[in-house]
Amino acid sequence: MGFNERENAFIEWYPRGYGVGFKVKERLFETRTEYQKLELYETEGFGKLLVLDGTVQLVEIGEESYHEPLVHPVMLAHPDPRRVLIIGGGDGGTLREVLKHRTVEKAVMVEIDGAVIDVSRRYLKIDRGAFEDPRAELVVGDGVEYIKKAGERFDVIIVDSTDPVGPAKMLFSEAFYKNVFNALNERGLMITQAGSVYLFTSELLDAYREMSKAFDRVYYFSFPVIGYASPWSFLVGAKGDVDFTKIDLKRAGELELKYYDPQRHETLFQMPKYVREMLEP
Ligand code: AG3
Repeated sequence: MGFNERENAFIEWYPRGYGVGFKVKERLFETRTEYQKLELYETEGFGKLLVLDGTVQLVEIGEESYHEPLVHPVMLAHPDPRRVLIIGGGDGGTLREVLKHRTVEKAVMVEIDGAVIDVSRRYLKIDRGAFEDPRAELVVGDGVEYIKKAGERFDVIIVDSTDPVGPAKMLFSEAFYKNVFNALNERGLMITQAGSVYLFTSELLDAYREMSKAFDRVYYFSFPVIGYASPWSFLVGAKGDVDFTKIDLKRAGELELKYYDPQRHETLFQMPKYVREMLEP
């Protein structure tokens, strides 16, 4: 796991010996924050690479292939998303995409590791000014605790966390999803990344089941993400009268998108047959 001297590459190993690697031009730094190991590289072909505890979080060139499908489908399916909560997402990519929506009055981002925000602000800059947007509120704290005590409600809640193993495990539990449900307005959507479709299938099934206990409806979709063992899976929980299979194409037209194609929203729901059959037996 990690930097490979012989190959001069950073490699993330998934289960069963499946690897994803990037050739490295420069090792920018490696540090231990209060919560995790953080590494930053300059890659040969994909700009900067951010790694947390040995897992690829993003590559600068292509990060939109993760942030666009995480943010826009739920934002466009919700009829009027004004207040948005992001849990995790310290690099600012998710916040940046959320703030592209003119309906948004306030976006709160709760990131447990302040060091991720600092490093991203200084070296990555993929927030492209989002951290300074007057609609953004940054909280350095534990999202699990935050959501329990949240005095306000949100239209959309986005969980941009690390994988369903290790410190983020709580973010994939029924208890957490129930708190998310309660923190949503009468009509609301939540979305979470749920790992590699092929390599974390059982984690995906577990998360789907936990989520089904808390929400009125649960949807799943997959998207090919640059830097991850693709396809990647996403789970959406709906509260009240909101249909995730339908989006507002008028609002979609105002966004500049490269990966998620609102005109083809229905193609999101494509899944390998065996996974669909496992999810809906
Ligand atoms: N959030 C983490 C995605 C999980 C990646 N997992 C992996 N490589 N095993 C991404 C943060 C970007 N805002």
